[in-house]
Amino acid sequence: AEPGPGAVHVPDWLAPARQRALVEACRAWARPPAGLRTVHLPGGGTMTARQVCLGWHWYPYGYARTAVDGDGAPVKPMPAWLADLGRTAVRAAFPDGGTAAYGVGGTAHDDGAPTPAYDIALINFYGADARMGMHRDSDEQSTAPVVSLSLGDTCVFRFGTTESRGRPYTDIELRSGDLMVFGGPSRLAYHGVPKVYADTAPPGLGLAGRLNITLRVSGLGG
Ligand code: MD3
Ligand code: FE
Repeated sequence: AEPGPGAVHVPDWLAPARQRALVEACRAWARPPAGLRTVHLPGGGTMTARQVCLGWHWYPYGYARTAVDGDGAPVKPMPAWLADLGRTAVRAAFPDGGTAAYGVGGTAHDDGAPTPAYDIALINFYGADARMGMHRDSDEQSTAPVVSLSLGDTCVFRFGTTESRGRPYTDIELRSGDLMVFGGPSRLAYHGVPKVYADTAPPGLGLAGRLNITLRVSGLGG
């Protein structure tokens, strides 16, 4: 299903065993040093979803190699297997190879050059009361698609336009195991998470709450 041009939703993409393995990996990454942290916004607010970063540390609004707004430790490396999962996800979302459909090619990549390696994972943990306001992700110096993997509780994902954080938007329920890929004209669209449905995670996953893993290309080099 395609909620907008370049935005592809693949429900149930991750098999249950894969979901369990990813939850386990997130638990390890959440431990210090450079583990789970609260993100403080420049306006004085705090994000209700807490975050762990791999590869590059995201802070509002930039990237660093150390947890500059956490414990200051060097950020954990981006595992090669997770970078590969990003590339596999883009191929799954744009099965034609993506040159026309903004996946491996498209817009700024329309020279047909392959998507550079995924070198950032941002992992957001949502308790039952966590939300994410409408925003754009524009801190990456790359037009490569963003890959999103959902684990645990079901949420409402709100997908808007490139022009403003207001209407019109499309609300989509994201469930444990779902893949979404945002490329081409959707790469800079406003989006947010207005609602998490408590206690909706698959039994057996061993997760209370929701995890979202986004895979990104920094375009920052080295
Ligand atoms: C569309 N995360 O980490 S995932 C974020 O569920 C973020 O945690 C939400 O928004 C979450 O920045 C939404 C879907 C998503 C992620 C990144 C995007 C949609 C996107 C980047 C560009 C366009
Ligand atoms: Fe985002």
